[in-house]
Amino acid sequence: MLIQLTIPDMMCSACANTISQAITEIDPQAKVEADPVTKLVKIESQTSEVDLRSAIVAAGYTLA
Ligand SMILES: [Cu+2]
Repeated sequence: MLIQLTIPDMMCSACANTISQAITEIDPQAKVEADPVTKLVKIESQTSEVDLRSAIVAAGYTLA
C-alpha cells in the first residue's frame, strides 16, 4: 500500500535520511521517498499507517 504523509519539520536531507531510516527499521522492505522541499514522504509498505506514523514520531518528527 502507498502512504503519503506530510512532515512540516523535515527541513533538510539529513531529516529525510533520519525519517527514511526510522521507516526501514520497522519495515526493511519499505520503499521510502522523502522530499524536504515539499515536506512529503511517500512510503510503499505492508506495515500499517499507524505503525509508520509512530515510527516517525518516535524519530522526533511531527506529522501534519
Ligand atoms: Cu534536517
